[in-house]
Amino acid sequence: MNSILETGVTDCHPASLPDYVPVSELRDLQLSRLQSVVTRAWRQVKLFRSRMDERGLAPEDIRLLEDIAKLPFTQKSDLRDTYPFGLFASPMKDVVRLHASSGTTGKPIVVAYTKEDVEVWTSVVVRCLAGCGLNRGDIVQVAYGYGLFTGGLGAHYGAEGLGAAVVPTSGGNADRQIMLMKDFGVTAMCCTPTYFLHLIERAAELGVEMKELSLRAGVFGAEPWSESLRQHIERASGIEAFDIYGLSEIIGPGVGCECRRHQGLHIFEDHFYPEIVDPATGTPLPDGDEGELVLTTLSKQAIPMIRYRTRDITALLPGRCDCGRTLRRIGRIGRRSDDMLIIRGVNVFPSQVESALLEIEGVLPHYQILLTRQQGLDQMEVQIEVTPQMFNDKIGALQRLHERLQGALDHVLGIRVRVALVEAHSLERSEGKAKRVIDRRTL
Ligand code: DLL
Repeated sequence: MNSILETGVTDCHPASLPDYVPVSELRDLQLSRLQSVVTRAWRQVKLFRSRMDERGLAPEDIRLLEDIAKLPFTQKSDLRDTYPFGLFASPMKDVVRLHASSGTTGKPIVVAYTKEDVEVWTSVVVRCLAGCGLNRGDIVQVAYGYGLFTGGLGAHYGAEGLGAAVVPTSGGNADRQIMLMKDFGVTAMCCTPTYFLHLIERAAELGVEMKELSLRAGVFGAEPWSESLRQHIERASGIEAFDIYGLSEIIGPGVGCECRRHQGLHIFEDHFYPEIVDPATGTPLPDGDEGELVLTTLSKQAIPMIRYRTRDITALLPGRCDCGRTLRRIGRIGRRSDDMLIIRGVNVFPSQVESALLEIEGVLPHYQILLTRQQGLDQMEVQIEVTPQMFNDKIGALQRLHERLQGALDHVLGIRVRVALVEAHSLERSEGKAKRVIDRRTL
């Protein structure tokens, strides 16, 4: 790990990076790490041990990597049910950090890190940023929230580990973010894609031309975003936009990230073992098939996660990336299995709405889905912001746009939805993860 922190890494080819290790070596390393993490969890975590016992399994039964499929799954409710510290495999004297992620209801889930865990976390975020072409000399503004959320501190340690200069703004106060970007000559921005969209808009209002700033890269994640949104961001700001993935339960940001080839997100497989399973049955699926991502932490000390059901839907991409990394890649995560809305019996994903909308000119990438129930029947309204020119234009243009949107949404969703065109800036902006769906159906 030291070699990564010390190399002064540039894009793609420093052979010292674990990103390029021969596949056979990587698989050997994964197996030995899997065996030790299973042993550790079996010894230290009651819940895991009891699940192994129920299956008549002992750590020695893991002889090959494929044996991972014998192991029991872990899911979010396990963290909730053992709140706050029930899945810890390290005593508190070895824990140096606690983070928590708020769920939609009740208690948050708690995650913990030993000093070694923080070092691993730093090293994977260093590798993410290096893969995005960042290096010493870059000035990285971190506008993910600092605090219990893993985004801010995760990106911060990684950028600092890379040797870049960090501007730790956290979320919020768009005007100040833009001022610092400009005055400090910030070269890379880390935040959610929707927050960056907001910064693009606000910069335009302030008369700041984003394309004239030193900013050249954005490392965006923590929420689903589409390829069309990437194109919109790149066109509007002149930067190269990268997708970074992670989740608190596994480590935070840095489980995987795109490199400059943008051919999927490389998973740091020496620390996180990926599988894709059928979300309904849990059966492992072959590379290329879409399903639920299941992750096993191979080196985590404080909370080893064995076969964690992420609920994120993606595929392991077959073949190698042109960049030469041997790390396998996942496709962009557009949706979660629990994101699915069932509207009048039809399955609808918010990501389908985003992709359909952004294909159409005159539409801004700000939308919200409002669900209501009228006389027992689900109603879905998609509120979409349109450019000010559209509202100023003759009414005919707005009507034509309305019809095109209605047609596009009916086509992708397969159900009739109500389309409401609203003025630019009328939908609420978020500083972190955007809230795309408002479900009033239970009221
Ligand atoms: O969002 C960690 C993170 C911070 C990732 C900053 C990237 C950048 P949680 O709050 O625990 O952790 O949320 C994890 O967010 O299971 C996905 O559903 C979603 N998510 C994260 N990154 C992406 C992405 C952080 N690039 C949950 N694309 C995950 C799509 C993402 N969804």
